[in-house]
Amino acid sequence: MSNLPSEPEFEQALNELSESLKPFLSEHPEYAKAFEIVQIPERIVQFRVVWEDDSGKAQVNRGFRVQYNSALGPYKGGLRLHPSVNLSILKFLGFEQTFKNALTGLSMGGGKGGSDFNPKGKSDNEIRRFCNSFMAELSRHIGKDTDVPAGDIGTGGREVGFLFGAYRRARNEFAGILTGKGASWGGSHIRPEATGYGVIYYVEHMIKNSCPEFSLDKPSTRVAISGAGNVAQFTALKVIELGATVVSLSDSKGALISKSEKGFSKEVVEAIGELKLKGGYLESYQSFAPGGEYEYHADKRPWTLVENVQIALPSATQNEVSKEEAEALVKAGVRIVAEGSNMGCTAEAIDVFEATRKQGKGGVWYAPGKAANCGGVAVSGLEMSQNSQRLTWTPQEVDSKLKGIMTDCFNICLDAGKKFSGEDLSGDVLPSLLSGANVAGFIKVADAMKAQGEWW
Ligand code: NDP
Ligand code: 8G0
Repeated sequence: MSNLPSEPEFEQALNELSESLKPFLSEHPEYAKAFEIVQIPERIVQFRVVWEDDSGKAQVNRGFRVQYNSALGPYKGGLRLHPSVNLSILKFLGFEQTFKNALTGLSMGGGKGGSDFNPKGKSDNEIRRFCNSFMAELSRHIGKDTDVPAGDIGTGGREVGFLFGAYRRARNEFAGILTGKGASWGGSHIRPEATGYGVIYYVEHMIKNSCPEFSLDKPSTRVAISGAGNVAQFTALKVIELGATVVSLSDSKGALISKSEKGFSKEVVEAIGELKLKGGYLESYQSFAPGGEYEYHADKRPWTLVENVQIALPSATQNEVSKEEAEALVKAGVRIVAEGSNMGCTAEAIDVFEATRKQGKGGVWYAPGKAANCGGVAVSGLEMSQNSQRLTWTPQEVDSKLKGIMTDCFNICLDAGKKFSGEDLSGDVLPSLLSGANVAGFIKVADAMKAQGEWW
């Protein structure tokens, strides 16, 4: 029995990596030491955040920054503001971030932070005062060459603005200490779109390599998406732009399903974007999507509600696809699952998908978040480069670099999946992108740590 506190989400991420590494470690046992060492964050900062609510009362929350690994560059990863935030969740996110960032090929280490502060129902002034207090402490631990946070769940453009301003005023320094900034004050074009667009660029490679009969420019290719935030919105908009059909979105209160052949329109997705900025929920869908084309299901996720879908893209939060929901997706015809969210699938759901893949033709091909959603942090890396040079690339330049990074990431995962999964890939069995992403990301980090004297 370990004497460590139980950390279910972190243990899930660690077990997944450990399983993926087995065939590689049996061939290269010297890397077992690196695996032991890389599990422990370089540093965790925990602090209290006292902020003033609108009635003048003092409120207090917990603040965190997990600085996981800096072998490949400054710690990089978002800040989550959600009442569920705890060390287990931030450790799993920081751990996965480390390997994801390695897969982008850019110079970034891994980190994650946030607070159990709930931004829901707070006024703009309360959010601003919270951000000022949070940054008062966080500013001691970050820096453009040390640790560069960004947004995540509950932390959007407004919060990044307040946090950046708090740092700039405190330090009298305009520096690239956060990414996801506004385009007119140091942000990169395409950063808001990057995660969702990147998921679709990755999925295009999955389609070409497994189901060329599908195509994102055909309305007959139907895509189920969960979430209604940054990642889900831009994933949906890219699918619609290309010509395929989006059949679902969801939020923390329920799922919205399109009943028409056409699926979600660009206008409805944009209206959802506006609604979310105002703190609204999909349950009020009749205000922006009248006419009976949509059906709302309270307290449900989309997975058991959709039929005849080829692609599923979980894009809300961790563990949002259960074993039963994975089985329902297989029944609905899904052949490709790619995570926009981090650890979107439970371990049991992944087992369902991977078991079908191992049966050969007709199975589900699953891509983990650390591969499929790395476009977000990749464009954050590009924002850091632009900030260092004090210049701005055009949207076209950034989008084309993003495409290149997603292509390279896919090829790295595919090659490592072929080489290191320990599976017999004769016949029609596709390589595991799960093993591929995990092993390839690990080797990059472990090799840099070894060169820098962190294991031997
Ligand atoms: P947002 O806060 O913009 O949106 C999150 C969405 O998920 C909202 O619709 C929210 O519902 C829903 N949601 C959040 N928590 C829960 C929950 N516990 N149960 C059900 N629904 C929930 O966040 P993002 O879109 O930025 O992030 C979504 C996922 O993608 C996260 O896993 C994040 O870590 C990951 N990710 C984000 C990247 C980025 O660039 N933003 C990059 C890579 C990964 P409601 O609207 O009701 O609040
Ligand atoms: O830009 C970032 O550093 C960032 C923000 C939110 C999420 C992620 C992620 O990769 O999970 C990265």
